[in-house]
Amino acid sequence: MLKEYRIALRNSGLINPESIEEFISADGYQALRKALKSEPLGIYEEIYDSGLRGRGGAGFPTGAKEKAAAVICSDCEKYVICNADEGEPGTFKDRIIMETDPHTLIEGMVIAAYSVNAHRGFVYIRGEYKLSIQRVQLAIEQAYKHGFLGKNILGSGFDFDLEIRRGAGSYLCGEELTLIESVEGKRGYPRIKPPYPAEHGLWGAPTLINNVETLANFPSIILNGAKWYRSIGTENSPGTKIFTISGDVNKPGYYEFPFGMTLKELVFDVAGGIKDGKGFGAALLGGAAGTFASKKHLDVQMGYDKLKEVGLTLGSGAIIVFDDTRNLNDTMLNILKFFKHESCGKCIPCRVGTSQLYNHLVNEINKNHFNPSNIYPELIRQADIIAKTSLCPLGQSPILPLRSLWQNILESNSAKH
Ligand code: L3W
Repeated sequence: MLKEYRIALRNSGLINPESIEEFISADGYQALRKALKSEPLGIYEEIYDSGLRGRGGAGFPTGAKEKAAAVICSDCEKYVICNADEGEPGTFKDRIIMETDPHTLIEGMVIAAYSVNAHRGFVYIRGEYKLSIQRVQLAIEQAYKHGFLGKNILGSGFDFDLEIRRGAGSYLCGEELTLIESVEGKRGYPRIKPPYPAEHGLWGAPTLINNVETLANFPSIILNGAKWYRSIGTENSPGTKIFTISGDVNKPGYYEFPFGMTLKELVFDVAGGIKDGKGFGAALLGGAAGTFASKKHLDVQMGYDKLKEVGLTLGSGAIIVFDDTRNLNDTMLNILKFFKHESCGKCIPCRVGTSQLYNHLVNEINKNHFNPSNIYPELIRQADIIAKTSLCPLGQSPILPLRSLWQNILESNSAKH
């Protein structure tokens, strides 16, 4: 069995998540102490040099985003938000961090806030994540009592207040600008982007918004340095990634490994291979807004750029595995139903388009002789238009699973002939 390398999950299962004392005795808040003795510039440069990339799905360089929020103005109102609205199907890594080590997240957030000079922050947690909400709330209260949050943190003169906002069941509120609208108390509709949140975010102020796993990497990077972080993983995808593996595998679960592992290693060595002695059919990488990997991708390295080179996405790190008896057209139907349901309705291409995609596929599947060639090229044509004309990432998503599944169907057909 390959050995995990844990950074974001370094304390998970090793300490009592409800005890700040146990967190402190595991070097907790040492990175914050170190950060507060440095200049903010040194912090975002360290994060930039580490090569850390956004773990919510986009993989944008975290340090570049921090710098944008830091330099836009010096003494203006700014905010830091943690995107903990984890709604991507097959993804449950942020929940594990919040449930098992909430102080690492809080420590990462205070460091991020200090680096951009923000004095107020929010953790926006998916409403269904009751235990996460409870544990993060308790950790916030403990951090205030111990002087890691509030006024004059650890005597540094830096102030930072943090509170929780709960999501209310909308997938779209995980989209950063929709999330910001929701924190403002408005309906969860997306905004046009740019301007990016780092320029014009919460209540119009520069806002640094990062995923839970991204922020959970901050303390270790600050403690051990960018060079150390770069020594793990691959050149373009440094560090580790939490993969959540589910579906037809013997050992589903969450696993943190350096980037560069192959899909085969993750599915067969880590997750124990395919259940019931069946063969590998496909793996959906990155959830509903992700791409179908086929057998020919088993040796591809799991990293942002290596996957992109073969037309796949890493997304949130979800890996949903299907054995070779599964009907992936039914899976595709579920995915399209999901997008149709979660479309917020603000822009017409997405509202009408996601319904049409679902209706077309369901009608075709209900015919006596389903022939993928009769429907996928047309669905892809429509999904491409929806992607190009929609306001936000939801409308841009259906094309990804559709195109990759169709590619897999074509390849398996040509292998048969
Ligand atoms: C400043 C520039 N900012 C790009 C920003 C831009 C972009 C973001 C990606 O999240 C995405 C996110 C969600 N100056 C910029 C710039 N940007 N050029 O950077 O940052 P990254 O990679 O840190 O984001 P991410 O955490 O990987 C992914 C969208 O996908 N999304 C995410 C859902 C995430 C959760 C979760 O974290 N729990 O549910 C869903 O749609 O909006 O764009 O977006 O703003 N020159």
